[in-house]
Amino acid sequence: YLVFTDLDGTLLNHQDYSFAPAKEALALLKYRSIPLIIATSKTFSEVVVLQKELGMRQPFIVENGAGIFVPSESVLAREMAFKEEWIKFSKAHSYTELRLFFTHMKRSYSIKGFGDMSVDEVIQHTGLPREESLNAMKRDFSEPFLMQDERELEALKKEANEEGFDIVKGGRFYHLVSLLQDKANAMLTLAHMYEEYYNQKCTKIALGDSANDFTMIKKADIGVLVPLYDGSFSAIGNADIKRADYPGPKGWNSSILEIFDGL
Ligand code: 2M8
Ligand code: MG
Ligand code: MG
Repeated sequence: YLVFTDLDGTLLNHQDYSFAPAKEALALLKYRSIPLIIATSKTFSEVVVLQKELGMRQPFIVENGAGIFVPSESVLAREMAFKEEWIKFSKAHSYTELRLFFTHMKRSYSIKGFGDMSVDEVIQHTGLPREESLNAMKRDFSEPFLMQDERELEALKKEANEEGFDIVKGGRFYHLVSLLQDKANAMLTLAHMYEEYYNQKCTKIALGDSANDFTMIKKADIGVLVPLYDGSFSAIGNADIKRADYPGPKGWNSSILEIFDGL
């Protein structure tokens, strides 16, 4: 088994970013040595800090699927003689390329990205402490942004698609990303690496709450949609998926316990 999980609004509380209510299920995965693979909009720096708090060191997926990081001591990296602590896989546009396109789009759309914000503005919009906001601003391959007029979204998305970019919706922000470099794609790439190593099929379990998680949830063997903090569900269409009983880490916890109860 491989468990792929979104962070904000899924393993972490929407409001205070806590994973405390998920303790029991986290312990179960650790006990059974099931890899817990973070698949998030967050940056490399943010995930490294969080993994330390979680007391784990696993491969992870950042910036909406644009990058995969594997610890150099991982079985997945056994044939790669790298000196770095983390091995990076990515086919996405660089942050510079994304910002170039974004700056161009700012002429026609009322959008504001992390790259246009001061640290204080990021703190204000995310509710993250200063240190963590600074880590959220260290972007490699995606640009979170706010949009003044949501009616412009469709036109902006169309222009982005024409240039090889895409726009996905997270919990608080829209994200400018590279076309096709989504969480599902990254999940399948990593799962494939595990399957090659173990020489057997892995059952993929994926949990998320927002639109940017849909492809991953749909392509997993067991997909779980966690409700938003107000108890409603993002509209995923009529996909064959499980729905968690509670929002955030509480729903994450009960879903994982339920799934592994019979397995
Ligand atoms: C952004 O991502 C979340 C994920 O759903 C969002 O759109 O609300 C990212 O910029 C991430 O780096 C940051 O930690 C997070 C903070 O709320 O916002
Ligand atoms: Mg989320
Ligand atoms: Mg997310």
